[in-house]
Amino acid sequence: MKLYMHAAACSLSPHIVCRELGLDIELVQVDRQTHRTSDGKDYLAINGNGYVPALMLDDGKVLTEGPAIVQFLADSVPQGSAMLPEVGNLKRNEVQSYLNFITAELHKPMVLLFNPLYSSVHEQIRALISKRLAWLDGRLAGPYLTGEAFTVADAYLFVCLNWSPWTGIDLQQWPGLHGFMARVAARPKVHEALQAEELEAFDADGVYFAPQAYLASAGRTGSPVRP
Ligand SMILES: N[C@@H](CCC(=O)N[C@@H](CS)C(=O)NCC(=O)O)C(=O)O
Repeated sequence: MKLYMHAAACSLSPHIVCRELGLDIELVQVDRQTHRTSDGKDYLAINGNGYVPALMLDDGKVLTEGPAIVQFLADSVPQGSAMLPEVGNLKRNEVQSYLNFITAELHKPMVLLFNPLYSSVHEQIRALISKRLAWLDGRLAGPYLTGEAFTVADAYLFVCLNWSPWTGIDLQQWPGLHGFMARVAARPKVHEALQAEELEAFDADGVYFAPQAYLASAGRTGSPVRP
């Protein structure tokens, strides 16, 4: 399988899931400007929307949209039920509920904070996201969103919250979420994924990560780049 990705973008979520599940995956970088892939293809022919992630199966079929990709990955192997419980188990629906919450209420508004086109409403977007994060902070049912198990929703949440330093959102004000980030960052398979994407710790605590090139050019307090 091939995973089309940008370093530190939302494609890091299925990347983490693959490593947690021991799935063999080939990472293929996509150039944001030209839409050429690192293996020499036109990415627009793979995903007409131009954004990552996309998953190409060994038979050439393509699946897009991060929340659908992580569910497919978890459902494809028996050990996947640890990250996404089977049909009939309400925990599965809870995980799906969080996937939807993260994609609609966090991921999309956060992406707008990287786009200067919306700078006149960035403060309002930050306020909306903060409201959602305050709600989420009180919801952790254990070390992870739904309890003891690290699920596909946790991987996705980690990736979106990892953009906090770039988007001017200080997660320290929500100790539950900050602690969540530290726990996920400490997972060996997550660490492997961060290393494979050549991401370096953004902060002294080693909880947030950014591409080396970004840290070298903008520093740890530089202006935001698009994920
Ligand atoms: N609805 C899509 C959104 C994906 C998305 O926003 N991808 C961003 C990275 S986080 C991207 O590739 N942006 C580049 C672009 O839009 O050209 C999903 O959930 O998979």
